[in-house]
Amino acid sequence: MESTLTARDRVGVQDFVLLENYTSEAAFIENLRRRFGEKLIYTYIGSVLVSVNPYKDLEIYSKAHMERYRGVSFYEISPHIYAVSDNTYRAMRTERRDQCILISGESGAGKTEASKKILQYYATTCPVTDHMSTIRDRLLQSNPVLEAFGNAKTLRNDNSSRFGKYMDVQFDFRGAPIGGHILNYLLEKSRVVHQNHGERNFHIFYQLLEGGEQDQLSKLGLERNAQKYHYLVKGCCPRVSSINDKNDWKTVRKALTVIGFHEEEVEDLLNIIASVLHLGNTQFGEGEDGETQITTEPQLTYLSKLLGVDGAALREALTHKKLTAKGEEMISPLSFEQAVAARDALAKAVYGRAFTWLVAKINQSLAFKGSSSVIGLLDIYGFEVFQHNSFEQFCINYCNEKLQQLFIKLTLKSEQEEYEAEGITWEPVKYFDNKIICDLVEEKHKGFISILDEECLRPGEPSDISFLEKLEDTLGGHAHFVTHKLANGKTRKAVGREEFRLIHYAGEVNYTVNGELANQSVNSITAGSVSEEPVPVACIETRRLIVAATQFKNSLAKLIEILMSKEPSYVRCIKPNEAKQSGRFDEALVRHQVKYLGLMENLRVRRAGFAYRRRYEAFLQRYKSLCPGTWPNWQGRLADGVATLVQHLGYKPEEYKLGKTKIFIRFPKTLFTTEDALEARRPALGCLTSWRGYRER
Ligand code: AD9
Ligand code: MG
Repeated sequence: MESTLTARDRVGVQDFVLLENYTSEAAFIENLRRRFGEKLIYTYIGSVLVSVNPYKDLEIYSKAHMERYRGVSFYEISPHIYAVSDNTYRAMRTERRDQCILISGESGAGKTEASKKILQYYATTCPVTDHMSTIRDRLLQSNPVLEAFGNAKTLRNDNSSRFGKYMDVQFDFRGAPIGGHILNYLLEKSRVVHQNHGERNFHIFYQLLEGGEQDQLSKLGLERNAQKYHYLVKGCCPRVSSINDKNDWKTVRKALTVIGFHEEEVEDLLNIIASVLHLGNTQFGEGEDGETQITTEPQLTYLSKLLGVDGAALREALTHKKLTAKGEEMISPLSFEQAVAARDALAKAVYGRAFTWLVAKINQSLAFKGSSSVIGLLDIYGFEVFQHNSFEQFCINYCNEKLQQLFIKLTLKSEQEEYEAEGITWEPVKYFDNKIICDLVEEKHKGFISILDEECLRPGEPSDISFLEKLEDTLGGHAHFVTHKLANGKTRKAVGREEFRLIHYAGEVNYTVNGELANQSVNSITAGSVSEEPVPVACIETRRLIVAATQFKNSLAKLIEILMSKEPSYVRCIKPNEAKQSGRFDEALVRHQVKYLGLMENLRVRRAGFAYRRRYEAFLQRYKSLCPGTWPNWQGRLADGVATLVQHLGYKPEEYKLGKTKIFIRFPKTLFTTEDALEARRPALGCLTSWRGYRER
């Protein structure tokens, strides 16, 4: 049987636009599965790259591979992350337009690996002088440092990025990398004080304990044993077989030097890391009068030394809160639970500041002020749905909603522009516009974030339930917002009483409002050189979310603005199984991601009018041997040559259109028939070589 299968049957099509049945999700997944089985992890949807994580080294990223993709037309060679890298680079150079590559997918799908491969491609293939090699090395070395502080082992990925990252790579007029800039989003700070079973804190803590020199650890008051630190063992897995913390420490230490960190700055960073660990081991007990007090004096001593804060002030800040009533400041003691919460809030805030400072330092070292062209890389978490979804998931999913909106807008726009440029009539496309959901979240006065702001600013204690009621009042009846209340007065079981449900473009998600409003904000006391700003000290008060929600909305708006000003390319990453195993393709899991990544919608838009288009010269060059009138060389106008060729091949008028510089073919079948005819004439070429890519950009 196998021998009668054509290459197309065996390896599928390398561009989904060529699927006969392009609206069928089953056909889409079958195509992915076939290719994955043949170790072909990359497939296009037009110019969008879909990548399936192979969970093993496929040896397709060598220097020779990079060379193969240099300067080659996007569709002339099998799909690859290097093709996207190269094409983007050339578009930046020739069209002089800034570019960006948007990488999305769920945790463990391969986003970060993809972004590293792109960066490596530029570092290897772009021209570089001696002076510039410093910048190139810093660009590359920023990865291990940011991963040490921002990545952690989770159940879904041993090296999961717990922050969103957008990185601009700047190129000079020769096309050499000369600078860069990083924007970071939403570091998952809660991980500093708590990890779910089977997960770890950020890598850096374990790296320092495993790899740090003995006298260094002694200076920081640390023991070489992660088990001793409360913040490191919440998930019960300080060691991970796939991770070598000791070696990673060496890599990070070197990388910090390459990036240009001074010894004192490294020391400052380590002080912060150590102080977080000491905070985690700081315990509270009850004093004689029932007041909460710190029972671990050595920790307090180290903390005061490492943070450069007066011990008494620190003690006070961890056990008391400041209230302002009627213009007067009052100090009142914290309960045991409040003190624990204050301690954890301080640890999170200190770590968060250190991370921000780290990014700022890296940016300083990459800074370039002259004129440049830019390629931006966005590596940001995909749509997230858990058993319990909180504010964090809300932000992530809102972000994906915005990116989808951007994608639809820009894809349709570029399709439309191409049709217009070619003088071909544009036929409107039916698609789901998720603007309605973005508006639901961000509209002034009546959007979700406005309501959250208002509720937090209202005098009196904000409560979760009153917030939910307000949401119901304002958004009830919206097609994409649901609570447990049904219109007929009955209760909807699928949504809890402290939950609301948003119907996202990718699916439905229940979010809990429980505990969202009663969060901590922070006081500050001045200290520390890592942060120019004061080190924040926790104090139980509310109102953190106003800042968080609005800040996130604003930073997202800024990101969208940055992306809008550039020409986008897309990489959509898919995880083939939950077990992190090579060779396993779990269809149900993949189907879920195809849905959440909006890939069918994506394909529909791409296939709206014509499945395939190609420049006249390329089309003629490839198929001229099939027609006596065009073989061996066509002498006249290219358009006439193509017209002669397709007439000879028997194309029907509804099957194609001739534009100014390109032929547009409506159905893949037409093209397949032509390809088969070519194969029949040239059997010696073999299926795989002749069965190449199709559309040109
Ligand atoms: V998360 O949202 O940060 O949790 P990512 O970034 O999508 O996630 P990541 O790139 O970290 O996933 O990939 C997870 C693991 O899959 C990597 O550590 C590799 O072991 C593996 N991987 C991913 N892409 C490739 C690849 N192209 N080739 C081989 C890969 N292995
Ligand atoms: Mg990642």
